[in-house]
Amino acid sequence: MKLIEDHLAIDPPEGVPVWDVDPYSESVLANPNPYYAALREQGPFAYIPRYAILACGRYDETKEVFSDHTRFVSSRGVGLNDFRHGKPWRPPSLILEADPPDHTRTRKVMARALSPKVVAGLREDFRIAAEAIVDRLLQMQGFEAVADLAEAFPVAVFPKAVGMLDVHARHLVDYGAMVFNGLGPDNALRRAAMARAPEIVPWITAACTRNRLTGDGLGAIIYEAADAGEIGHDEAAMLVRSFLSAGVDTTVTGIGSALWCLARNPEAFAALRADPALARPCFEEVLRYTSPVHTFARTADCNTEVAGVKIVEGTKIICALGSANMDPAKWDDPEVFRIDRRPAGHLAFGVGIHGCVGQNIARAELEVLLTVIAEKVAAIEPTGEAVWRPNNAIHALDRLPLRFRPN
Ligand code: OVV
Repeated sequence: MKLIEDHLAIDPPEGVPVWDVDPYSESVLANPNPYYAALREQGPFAYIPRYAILACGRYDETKEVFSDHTRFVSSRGVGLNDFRHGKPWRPPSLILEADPPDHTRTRKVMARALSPKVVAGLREDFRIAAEAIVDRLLQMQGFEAVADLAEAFPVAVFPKAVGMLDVHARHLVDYGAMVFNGLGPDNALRRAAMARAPEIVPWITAACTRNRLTGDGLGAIIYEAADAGEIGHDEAAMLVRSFLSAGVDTTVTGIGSALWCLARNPEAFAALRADPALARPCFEEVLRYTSPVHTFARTADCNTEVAGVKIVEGTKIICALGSANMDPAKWDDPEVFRIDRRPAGHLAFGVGIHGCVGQNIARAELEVLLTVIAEKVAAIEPTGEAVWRPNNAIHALDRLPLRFRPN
């Protein structure tokens, strides 16, 4: 048995094109749309010899693989490493990297902490923070929107919502980037991220303990489930870790990408100003158009078949969510940003039992922020070139120089 990146090196299945590409090269990660188009051209699946994996990027097959947690499991890791054959770089997430029945129990607790009712109680705080940040930016001649807004807002509201007593903005943002880079191969991005683990991981672990959390946040809801015997107290700490893994870098990316879309599409921003109720559909289109999490993998846990392709047990399949969200077989004019498209069925939050459990809070953060911007800002103007930051699983901006024109 030959292993590559700790997973079984499969042979190309019959009828599947062999495509010599590196989906994790920095040029693809910085500008993925040409890769996505070529991936969809290959067929339902392509075999990538460099990693001995399958890749899919058409909407239908990506959705099929993602929807079937029985055949395509998460407990073997949702990156290139197969946890059956290699040791994960950190103890696996009890929700992301788990299957039923374990997943069912932890998901229930996380869904409670992130329920619409809990999120509704956070919106007032979100608005206060959004207004303060946007008012400050309106005073400036120009600003760097990734640091000054996309990072500033989630870092102001999310740790507080969780109930964290210690906030280290840089560690929170960088831990997310580390977790997502960890889903890729052993490339320069992953190595650079992992080199920072000794500095960041102990801080994150400490921040998840009960005595570092208030009694009234999302973290407390998780620990109350432990008190009730639904989960163990050690498991509660791990679920709080999931908030910190998935709750910061993702929304930072969503905000940066929303600003990028609106700065490039002034007519969309004008429509949002005219009707701030478009904030929500606007964010859905941002999600479809930019896919903050561009790729998650699954592992075939049995011999099976999708779209007539035979898939053997142990096959890693990288699912390009960003590509499914741009598939012209599913979307009209996918490369056009339409603020009122209402792209029901986009895969940016995934689909199936692992669909983003935090999507309510992510939507609330974006809806509030975009509404405040629509109310206060007359125009969003680029003042320099947007630069993307390659990451093995996240499609995020590195820099976005902007100016807000006041009303
Ligand atoms: C990167 C990521 C996404 C979703 C969940 C988690 C991590 C987790 O650690 O649970």
